[in-house]
Amino acid sequence: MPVVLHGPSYSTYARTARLALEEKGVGYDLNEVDVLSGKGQAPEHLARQPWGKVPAFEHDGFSLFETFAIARYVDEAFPGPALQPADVRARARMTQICGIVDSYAYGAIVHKVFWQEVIVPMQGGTPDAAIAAEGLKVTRQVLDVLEGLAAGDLLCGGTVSLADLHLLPVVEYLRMTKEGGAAFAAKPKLSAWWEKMNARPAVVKTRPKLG
Ligand SMILES: N[C@@H](CCC(=O)N[C@@H](CS)C(=O)NCC(=O)O)C(=O)O
Repeated sequence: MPVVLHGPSYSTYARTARLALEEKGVGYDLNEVDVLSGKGQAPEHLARQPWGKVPAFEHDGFSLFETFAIARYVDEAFPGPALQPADVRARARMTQICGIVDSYAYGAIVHKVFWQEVIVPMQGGTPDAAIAAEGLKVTRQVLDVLEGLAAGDLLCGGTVSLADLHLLPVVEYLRMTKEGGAAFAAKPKLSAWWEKMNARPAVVKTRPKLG
């Protein structure tokens, strides 16, 4: 059975899993479950992901959900360049950065700053400035912390790691916002990281088309 990833191309978490597949050179079928139109709650998707979220993953009869678990599995089950540093401390840093994305960055950036500034107007609505400001406050703290943790123009030094792949889709959306984009551009290490990552074929290939 081929590798299947269930998730729409606009999803940041599905994109992280796809980036891991692309960086490893693994072929896969993409099943674009449109969670925004409620398809995540369809019985066949709830059987893959009990919360109706994306992505969900299948390989040879093995099913998995939760993006960090999928990305680690992809790295460890397939040949290709290692996406986790061999050094124990660099690997711990990688896991820490992925945790920061999950616990603090994603909610503030995607659900608050990006949603209010880009998606709400796209859908003909009026952004809620208070929600955007709340998100921006957390975003600024996230950027300060990540700028401090980044090893250089790759987050964990050396080669591309799961930390780079976890953060990138969220930053792509942050950069589409005015104040969030400006706050990001003010971070020299993160800006150099973006320039480097943005040129990678996997990143170009998985770029979402909005609107
Ligand atoms: N903890 C999950 C989070 C996945 C997640 O939040 N995915 C978003 C899309 S980026 C989603 O499915 N949202 C739809 C919903 O919450 O109904 C993971 O790591 O995979």
